[in-house]
Amino acid sequence: MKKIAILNGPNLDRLGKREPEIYGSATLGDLEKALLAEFGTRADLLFFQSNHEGELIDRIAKLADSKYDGIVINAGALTHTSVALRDALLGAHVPAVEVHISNIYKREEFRHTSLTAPACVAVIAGLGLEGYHAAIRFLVGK
Ligand code: CA2
Repeated sequence: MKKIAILNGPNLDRLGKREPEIYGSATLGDLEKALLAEFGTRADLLFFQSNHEGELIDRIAKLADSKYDGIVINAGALTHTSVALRDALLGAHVPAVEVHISNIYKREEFRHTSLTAPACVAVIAGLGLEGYHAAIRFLVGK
């Protein structure tokens, strides 16, 4: 079974609790349940959310050491700012798919740049939570 980690960054623990017009009304727990329902028998899924850049970086290094097969990452606002996260992804040598719930290109200009995207094999933006499903489907089939 492929080992896939789903990493969520700052404020994504607030999913479903604020700004439903942008991010929908499902919570992070709802998302995890839905992903387990679709992939639980076909992939070994690990879920991790942190509001702290360093914790995400430490986790990526651990995933690399544990020979994970894939990473799905929504780094939240760190997407647009974190060279350190980009370096962690580049150093991990684990195929990663970047997911954004919203279409970052339809939003403020500062969200149009992703520092982490060049360290990923693909980027999905604007499909809502379906983006996570699509990313895992891709990584499981790889
Ligand atoms: O669209 C996405 O998934 C984002 O990664 C979400 C980030 C944002 O900074 C990125 O530009 C795009 C924001 C995450 C905050 O999530 C919340 C969810 C619900 C309520 C409040 C915040």
